[in-house]
Amino acid sequence: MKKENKNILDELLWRGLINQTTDEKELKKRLEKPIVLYCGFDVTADSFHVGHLLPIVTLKRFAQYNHQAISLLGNGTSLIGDPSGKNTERQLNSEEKVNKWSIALNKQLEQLFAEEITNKKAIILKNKDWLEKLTMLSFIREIGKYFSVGYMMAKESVKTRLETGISFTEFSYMLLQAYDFFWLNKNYNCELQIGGSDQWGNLTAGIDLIAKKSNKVAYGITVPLLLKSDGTKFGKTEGGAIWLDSQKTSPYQFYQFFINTDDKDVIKLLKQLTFLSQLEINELEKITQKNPEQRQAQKTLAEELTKFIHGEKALRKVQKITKALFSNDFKSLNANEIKEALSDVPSYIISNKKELNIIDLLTEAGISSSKRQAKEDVLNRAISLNGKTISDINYLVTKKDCLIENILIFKRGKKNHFLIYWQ
Ligand code: 545
Repeated sequence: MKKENKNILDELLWRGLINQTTDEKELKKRLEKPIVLYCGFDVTADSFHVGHLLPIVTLKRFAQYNHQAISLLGNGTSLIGDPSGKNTERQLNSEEKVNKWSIALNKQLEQLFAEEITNKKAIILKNKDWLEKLTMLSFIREIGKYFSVGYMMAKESVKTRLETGISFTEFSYMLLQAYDFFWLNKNYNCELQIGGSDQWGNLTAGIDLIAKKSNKVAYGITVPLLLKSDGTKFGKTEGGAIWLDSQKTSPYQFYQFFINTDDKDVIKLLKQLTFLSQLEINELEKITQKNPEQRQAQKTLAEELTKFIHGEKALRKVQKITKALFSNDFKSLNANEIKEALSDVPSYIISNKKELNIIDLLTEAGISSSKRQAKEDVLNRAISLNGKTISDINYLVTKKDCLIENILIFKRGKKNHFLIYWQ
């Protein structure tokens, strides 16, 4: 990880990480010297997902450029709920849930910023620490007085909700985030806030408050929201979000998600999410244009991110699983690796049976849609058991066929895996 530009702004521009900024010239000048900046994360789940990676990685880039990064856990603001980017009112989460989730997110932040925390380039703060000390009267007197209702209603997050409805609770959210920025400015000399493009209104509310209350200039940068080239949200699959927590999304699934990146998106994502240099990425771009079928850029993206989130050891395990699945060499995997590799494939349990005819098994387990189809599949050599093609429609499957721990792996066609447990 090294500095390739003199000013971080040039680096962010090259990487396609700037959506909007306060006066760019002024900001660039200010960034010639170290600055304290922050990004807030509300506690809306027990884990971050890949959609949150962009601001996290951007904070780390600032730290590399000798700036000071604050990750702010919004354990106070989460009790209110940010209306930004949401077209309906949200259910309030219980304090108990928010407290539990905060512990999990705090742990993830500590891991994500481990290096920067050690180097004293990053810290983690929680906004409940100061928000819960504010009394209602002083908040309404000392913060509320600086915001006209007209100003608040003109914000995108509120404007879009005037028809469908917004509670006073969510309406007041921007003032809390503005107060955070003011508080961090006063206590940590924090002068810059970053966030996704949905956060622009909240960022500028804070900048305005700092200007009015402290007569000081503060800055804001929004990064783009991660979108795929087809305009749909990035980081979601049919199975849901791609989480950073390995218990929720296995490293293997995480790796597969990035391996499957479209050619149209992969270079953009390498720039935005990895710490590879301009030279390395330009090289990958050339290789991808020449030989897209090698998927070298996708492999590098998946490797870099799996290493960053899950570590080198997990990456090696994932690569071993990928190789084994590709070459049908299941014997080289242990039971845990098989379960991780095939955690999202259909499974079926066979119990109280000594043996089962292949056709009956394929139909019973839903691998083939009917007995006729099952026969056809076997005769077409489309079915394999533990990596070996089965072409005999009278084949008797017994417990002896199990790989390990009562596991049988069936495959229909090139890609469809099935897990069978023999009890
Ligand atoms: C709270 C207090 C502050 C400053 C910011 C906040 C949080 C902010 C917000 N941000 C989003 C968020 O999502 C849940 C993350 C958790 C698991 O709601 N009001 O907290 C997202 N943010 C990252 C990016 C974002 C934004 O954490 O800014 O744009 C997504 O990419 O939606 O003083």
